[in-house]
Amino acid sequence: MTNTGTSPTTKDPRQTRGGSILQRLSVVMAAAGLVLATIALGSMIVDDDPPAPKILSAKEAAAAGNPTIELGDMFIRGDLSVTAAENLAVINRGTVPHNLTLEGGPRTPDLNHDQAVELDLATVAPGTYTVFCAIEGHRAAGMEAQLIVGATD
Ligand SMILES: [Cu+2]
Repeated sequence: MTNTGTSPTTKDPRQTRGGSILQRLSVVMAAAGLVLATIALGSMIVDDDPPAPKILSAKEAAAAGNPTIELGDMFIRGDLSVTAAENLAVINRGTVPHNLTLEGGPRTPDLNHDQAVELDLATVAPGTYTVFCAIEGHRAAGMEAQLIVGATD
């Protein structure tokens, strides 16, 4: 008389626990997948650097007639007052690789002896920048200078 057929409350607690573990596992795996996807997306965004400038010979860079900064073992010298309209030729006269890095701004790739690049200053806001060679130990050894980027007029 009181038989109501299949009762919704008759669950096997073991099955419930097993299902719960599987559910948790799938949630953990979904979360891990999300983390991996986020990392992949993040690295894609970080990799969105502008293309590396073309490497020139020292002779080619000098022939262009732009202001020039020379890197050496272990110094930075040359035209340290330029305007943002100009391209800056950066030439490595040293015997070991060097680069020119603007603090808070662009940097050249590492240049071998007698290699050069044109650094486009168009995206650099006027101001005084500390420039240095970012290769380990070079800045401390003397490869640091002040570069004044003047407003274009
Ligand atoms: Cu250096």
